[in-house]
Amino acid sequence: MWCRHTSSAILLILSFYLYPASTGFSQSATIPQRTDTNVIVASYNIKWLGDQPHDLDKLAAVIQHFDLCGIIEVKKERTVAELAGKLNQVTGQPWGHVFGFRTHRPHGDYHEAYAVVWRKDRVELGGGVVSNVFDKNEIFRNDPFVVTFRRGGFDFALMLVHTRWTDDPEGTRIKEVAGVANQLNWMKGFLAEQDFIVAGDFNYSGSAPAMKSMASQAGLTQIDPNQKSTFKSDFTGYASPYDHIFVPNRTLARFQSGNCHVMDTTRVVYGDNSVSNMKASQKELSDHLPVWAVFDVALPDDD
Ligand SMILES: [Ca+2]
Ligand SMILES: [Ca+2]
Repeated sequence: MWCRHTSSAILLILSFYLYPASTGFSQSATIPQRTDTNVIVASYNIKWLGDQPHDLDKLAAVIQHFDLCGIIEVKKERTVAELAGKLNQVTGQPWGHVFGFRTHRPHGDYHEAYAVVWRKDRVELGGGVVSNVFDKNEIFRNDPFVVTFRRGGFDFALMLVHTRWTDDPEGTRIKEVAGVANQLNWMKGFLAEQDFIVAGDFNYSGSAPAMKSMASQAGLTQIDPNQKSTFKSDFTGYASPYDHIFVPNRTLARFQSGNCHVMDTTRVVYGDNSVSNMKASQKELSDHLPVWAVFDVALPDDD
């Protein structure tokens, strides 16, 4: 009995590693491991949270693996509190939540907000900025949301980004990406906190010239391996590498190299990437996959 269980477990583990090579899926079903000296930070575009028939239990089954998860495309803020409640139930630990003001085009009706949920026994709100950015020149449709957190010796400002998909007379995606660098450089000029984790749905591959330029202008490094994070329309796989995590050099020193991936939520929650599971995954979870990264918190704080 013991042997049979052990062999099944080994086969299951092997299948996680072998499956991507044999099917063309490159997303990881690896679950990040908590330790006393790390923190797991994620960003997740949950399509129209509160306005779509999501399965909050299944979303909690995904987010429970992170210590802190930025949420993009919140339509109803009360659903964020509900989700935190589900996370309490699933993990037996208390979860906190915050959200920013609703964002929109100056002449449009569509709105969304950013939010963050976090496991309170692992992470706490830090002293510092908690705000949408001051979008003085009306560059952003969804003004990025910045929240300061702390765990152990690591305090940092999480900056969540969601660029517009469609350009319009009021602005363009390419200017928004350039705007991220400008905002970051501006904030670094007066904030005491100098550790930033810039994460979100950029609607660009990390290799796009606009993204390379943003990284170079703001001294950022892309730490995710540019894995695809959206669904193909025929559900036979994933489509575009749009969700990323960037950090400046000083924060890069805390990044546990290799520990940043897009999570294949379909495999984690439903078991495999069959077309029917991919359809269920897009409907009940999201049309994006979350991206996560692990940072060291043992080094002493220096800002
Ligand atoms: Ca704006
Ligand atoms: Ca810091």
